[in-house]
Amino acid sequence: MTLTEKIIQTHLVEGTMKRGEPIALRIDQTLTQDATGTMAYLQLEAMGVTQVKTDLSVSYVDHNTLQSGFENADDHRYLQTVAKKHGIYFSRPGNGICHQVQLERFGRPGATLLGSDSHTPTGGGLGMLAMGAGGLDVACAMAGEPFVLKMPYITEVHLTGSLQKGVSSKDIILKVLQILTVKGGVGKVIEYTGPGVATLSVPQRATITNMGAELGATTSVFPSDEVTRSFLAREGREEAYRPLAADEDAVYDERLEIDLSALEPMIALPHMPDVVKTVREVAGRKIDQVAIGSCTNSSYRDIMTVASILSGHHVAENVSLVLSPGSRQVLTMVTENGALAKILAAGTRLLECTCGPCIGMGQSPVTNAWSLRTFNRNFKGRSGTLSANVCLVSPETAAWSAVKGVIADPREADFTLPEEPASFPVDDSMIYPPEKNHPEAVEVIQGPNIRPIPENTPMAAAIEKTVVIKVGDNITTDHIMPAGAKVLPYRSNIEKISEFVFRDVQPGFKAHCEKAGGGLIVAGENYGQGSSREHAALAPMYLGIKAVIAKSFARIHVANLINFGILPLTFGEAADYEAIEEGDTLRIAELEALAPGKPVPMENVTKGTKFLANHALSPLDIEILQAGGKLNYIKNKQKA
Ligand code: MIC
Ligand code: SF4
Repeated sequence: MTLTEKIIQTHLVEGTMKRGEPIALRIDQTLTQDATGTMAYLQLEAMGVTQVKTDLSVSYVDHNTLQSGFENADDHRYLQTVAKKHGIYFSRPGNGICHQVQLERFGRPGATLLGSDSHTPTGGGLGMLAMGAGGLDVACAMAGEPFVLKMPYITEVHLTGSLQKGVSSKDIILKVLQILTVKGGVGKVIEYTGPGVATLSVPQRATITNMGAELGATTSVFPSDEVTRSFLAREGREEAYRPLAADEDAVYDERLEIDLSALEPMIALPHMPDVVKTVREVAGRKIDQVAIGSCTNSSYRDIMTVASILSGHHVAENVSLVLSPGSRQVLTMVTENGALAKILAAGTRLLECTCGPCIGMGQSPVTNAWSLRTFNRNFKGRSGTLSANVCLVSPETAAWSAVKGVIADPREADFTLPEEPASFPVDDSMIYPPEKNHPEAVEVIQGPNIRPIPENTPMAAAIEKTVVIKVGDNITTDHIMPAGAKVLPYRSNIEKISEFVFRDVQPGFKAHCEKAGGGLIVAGENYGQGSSREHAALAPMYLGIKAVIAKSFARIHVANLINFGILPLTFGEAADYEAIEEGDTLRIAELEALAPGKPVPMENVTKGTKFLANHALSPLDIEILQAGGKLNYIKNKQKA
């Protein structure tokens, strides 16, 4: 068996491991972050759950930490109180980015983790089966429900050789992205094997599994070996260790091989993580900003390497260099050993241990900027500057380019790679355990910006609506529901945040939907890739969107659409997509007879044509859709 199959088998509640078929998995751990967490906990409360049923649930505050009004601060207080009451650990703002802290303090080889953030697969670096999902699915997991997904196909990435100096694990995942593209991982788990694995530390592995999200993969996973044991031991958690690997004769659905020794520094160019070239090919281009940090590249190794490269140099005059360390643990270490002083002496601007610029929470670059970031996403506009050109690179490339003022190959730099620390300074004083003795006495405090979740109506037997927007391939949830400092404070207020839907694609989208009395969305391949934010389904639902007809969907987004009662259909023929124009009225009929595998008859009323649409809905998905979403479905079940 593959490692993925082994973990799935020990958590399988329903189904068989037949690829593509629905399976239900027991979830051991959950995590949420503040930008998706408020919704998840409002949903948990709405389900009437008093204490979570998981082994461990943690609520982090790391995204919306710029408090330019009361909204974010109120969200933090709500999250802190709701966690205390319902059996959830709470990691305060300043303690670090959820994925980094979860890896350091809570991850366990062989366990399952469901997180309301698409980069939850970071835990795969420790040999966990760690998956991202919408907040509602995470709330259901906290309520003790198994997580339903399609049994993934399993891709083996066989690593041989070892990285040369100046090349890091970020370059490995950029290489995989170049080969597989942003939709190459949909429906798959990416499993790493081969002798190259042992040459990578846990944080280096986690950089790779983290950014496996950009492949659209369900998750990515590394074996748990001596390197894992040593990492856990140095975190004071050796008891969590267990060895895990695929069997010698494991059979994979697909195989890639990467020779680490032959790899060179790579870069993802604007505006997709799979537009990958070698740094050499684009070296010399002038840059305006360098941002180091994020859940992808914030480990001790990464920050120490940056310190060594910057040491004795100064950031170029044309560059603004910002650093947001991934966790307080890492920040403490580099503070105590003096590395931070070197980083600051070079002219770096230091930010909090949060997501920060990665989600456009400040540090938006100048107009038409070229910004080099050690992050995982470079979607257009995500930085907060629509005209910016964001590139994704390793910490080595970022630091050396900041010194040179242009994109530069770090193999030219003179630096030393850090030794692995003998132990990590463990300090969990910013993680609060839940109230054990009198949870019922804890008061949950909600601010005025936290609004009730809008309700949906059951699905009608036929839908006749206007196509309010037609978009192309690879539309991300950042296109659908932008983030950034101006929008994120409304994550707990759907009415308000719905004003920003498709902001940069079709300004005035909300008014358009109101005028049309709701509508339909038509899209190309891989619709909804990227973030797990359920707001990209919830806000369109609020605007009256009844169905999305696309060439294909990203896994988490299609689940979110179903959860909020928006019908996801796929085109049978590319020509059917071509034939539709924005403004056409489509009629989707026979919805009372919606059944697995049965095509849905469609009519383009404006053009007088007919065609069939497909779907991959399970019987449960259909029940949820017919109820008008999962919350209605749960309420109906509770009533029955
Ligand atoms: C992101 O990287 O886009 C986020 C912000 O972490 C999201 C979650 C969100 O939108 O709140 C994610 O990746 O799921
Ligand atoms: Fe935060 Fe960026 Fe990681 Fe998302 S990708 S969790 S915004 S650091």
